[in-house]
Amino acid sequence: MTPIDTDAFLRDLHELRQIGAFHTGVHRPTYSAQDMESRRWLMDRLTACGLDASIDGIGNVFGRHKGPGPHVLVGSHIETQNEAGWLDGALGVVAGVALARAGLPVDVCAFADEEGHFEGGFLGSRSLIGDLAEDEIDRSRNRTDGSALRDALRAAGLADKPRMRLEPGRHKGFLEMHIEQGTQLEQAGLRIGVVTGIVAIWQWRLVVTGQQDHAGGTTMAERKDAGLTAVRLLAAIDAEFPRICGERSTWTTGRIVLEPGAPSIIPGQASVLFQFRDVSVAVLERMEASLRALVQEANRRERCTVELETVSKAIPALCDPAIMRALSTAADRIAPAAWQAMPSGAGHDAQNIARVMPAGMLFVPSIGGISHHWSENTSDDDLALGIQVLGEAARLYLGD
Ligand code: HGY
Ligand code: MN
Ligand code: MN
Repeated sequence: MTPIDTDAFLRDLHELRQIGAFHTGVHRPTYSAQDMESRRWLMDRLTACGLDASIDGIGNVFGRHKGPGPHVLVGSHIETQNEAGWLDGALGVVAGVALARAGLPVDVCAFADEEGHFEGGFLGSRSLIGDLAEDEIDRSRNRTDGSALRDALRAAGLADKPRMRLEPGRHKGFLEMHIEQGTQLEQAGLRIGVVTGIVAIWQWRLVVTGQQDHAGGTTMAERKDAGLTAVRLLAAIDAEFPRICGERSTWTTGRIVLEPGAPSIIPGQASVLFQFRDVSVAVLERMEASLRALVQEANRRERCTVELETVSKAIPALCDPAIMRALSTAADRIAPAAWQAMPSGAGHDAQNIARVMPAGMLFVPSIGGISHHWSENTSDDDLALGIQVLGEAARLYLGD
């Protein structure tokens, strides 16, 4: 292994940042023109590092090391949330390129649609481990405009490509470098996080049906206002969840759409995207039971009806002890007293890859903890330190 070329690593990151640039961040929704341009950019980079580069039928970009094993898989995602950060995902993919450039026996992967622009969630990494059926692809719709995943794949030129599967036994383990997307490292004055576990995201859609009607002629006693029912239910959830949740549970309403959405019309329908997260399945199940009870109570009390749809249920993951040891040893050597073990409040492809091989993650600080916003950022110094720790950890884990 040659030393990690941190200048080339940072150059790659800043070059990729230009594709779909939005203020200081990027806008690269999955399968958009700019997303596909970034995938082509990545394939060129992988080829330049001596890997066999390919893109599969769901958009996974894979760089395969040509030499003998044992191999480590390194990657993350390259699409982004809308108008979001330049590092979420891209960091872990470009980190893989840097390790390949240093001559480590790594395969590199950009998993498609980690950000869930299409229903189902983690399409690429789930496809690679054999957990994405064709009929799920048939059913999947874009979360913003409702367009079909099949149409997006066709428009992106991917429809006729086969989907790849990870080769059993080829990889000793998986490493993902990621920004923390929180404030713990920054507040503790630390620069490296060795991730212990990754939360699961359980995603729901609440569809409230009332009666579209006139905002003036319809008295308050007779109206069926789907918007009011939705917000009362969300308030009831927010009041009840603290009683049954875990220490690091979170719950979020990311989208409420009122139809028809005019100021003088009582909304006849409210469509809500709601999710909750925790690292414990028992806690997630408690939160689901509470959600179902609150929906049932809303249907008893309200004039509108509420339907609860399950959109996706990910599986939480504990990180592999041997990989955590390699990351901790590398952090001790390169960033002594500047690191800590910590959980991930964000979901990651690593939690799917962990279902078929040992997996681990390394965090670098997010300035102000900001993520899923175009102002997301990490200093170049912290990025450079992180990639050196990752390279040393990969070398240790491979037993060099
Ligand atoms: O939402 C998440 O945790 C991930 O960034 N998609
Ligand atoms: Mn991410
Ligand atoms: Mn993200």
